[in-house]
Amino acid sequence: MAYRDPSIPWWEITPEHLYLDRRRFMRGLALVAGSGLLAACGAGDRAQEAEAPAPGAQELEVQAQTDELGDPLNTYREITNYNNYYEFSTDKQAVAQMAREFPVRPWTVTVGGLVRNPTTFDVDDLKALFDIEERIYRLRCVEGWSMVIPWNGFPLRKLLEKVEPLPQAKYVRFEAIHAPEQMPGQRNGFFNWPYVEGLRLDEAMHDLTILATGLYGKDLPPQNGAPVRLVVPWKYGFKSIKAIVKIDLVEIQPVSLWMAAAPHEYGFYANVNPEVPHPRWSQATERRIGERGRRKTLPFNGYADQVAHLYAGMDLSKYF
Ligand SMILES: Nc1nc2c(c(=O)[nH]1)N[C@H]1C(S)=C(S)[C@@H](COP(=O)(O)O)O[C@H]1N2
Ligand SMILES: [Mo]
Repeated sequence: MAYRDPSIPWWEITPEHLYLDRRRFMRGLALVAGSGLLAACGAGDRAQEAEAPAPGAQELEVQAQTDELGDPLNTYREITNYNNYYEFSTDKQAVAQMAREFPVRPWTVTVGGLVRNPTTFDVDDLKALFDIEERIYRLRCVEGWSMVIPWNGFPLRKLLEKVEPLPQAKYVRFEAIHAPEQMPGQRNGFFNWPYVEGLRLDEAMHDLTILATGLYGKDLPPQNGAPVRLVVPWKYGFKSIKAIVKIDLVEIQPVSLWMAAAPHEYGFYANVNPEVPHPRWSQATERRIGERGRRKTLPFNGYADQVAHLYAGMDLSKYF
């Protein structure tokens, strides 16, 4: 029996959806019983053996040692070995190994819908089009853990301006890759694959909202959403969709994968909010990976001064 850190709450050990609807979930599992997903979930120890490529110090361009609040960056190893990525597995420590061979080239991102210039970009062209910035952001998972991650990427706004949203566009819909052959979790019928997320257009245009293509000065590894993923630091981590292939400007609020799975638990907005508990647990505190004990969760994950105005007049317990 593996040693279990007593400070880790049950919801970090139990996949976040397992209690949603056990019957539906078990039906989903039954579909994949022969496919290798269950076996992979049992082999938790492999994740420990799966060394993240240790980045040589000279490869890193990361200057900052802390976020703007003074908290240290999580290590490359922590960031790349504890991942939520349900297309592969619900076992956070198995994802890195399972995603290792996932092909991330060639890769295109199609930007369309209510825009003047619908365009399909090769991901390498996309990286060359915009200055790649470093952004040190806290990532707060709805399950109650967090990390500080040095991302590399560019503001989503720059891409949206390039395709020119039409006046009717009110929301942005993001779609991740659908590749059940390479992604064993997608052979689980519980979820409506592919993974879909959405933002209001003003949230998408906010300077904090980035498309990330790297972390710690290196290309994103597959487990962190290579080759390109969204990062919205004031929202729960599930909004930050990985492995994006399609971005559409739309008029109607998109239905995310999590809203379809459990609308009363995972809303469209998903702003980090210590005062609004998840139906099954408090959101008042979180565990920073690498730390003992728990720390207080900050409103909007510590970005309130930059984003609270977006929600002026909204009842944030209703628009959760
Ligand atoms: N496509 C896709 N994107 C996803 C997820 C996922 O399962 N599939 N999980 C989300 C959740 S719940 C979290 S907390 C973050 C984790 O990002 P990280 O592994 O880079 O820390 O990715 C988000 N993006
Ligand atoms: Mo999450």
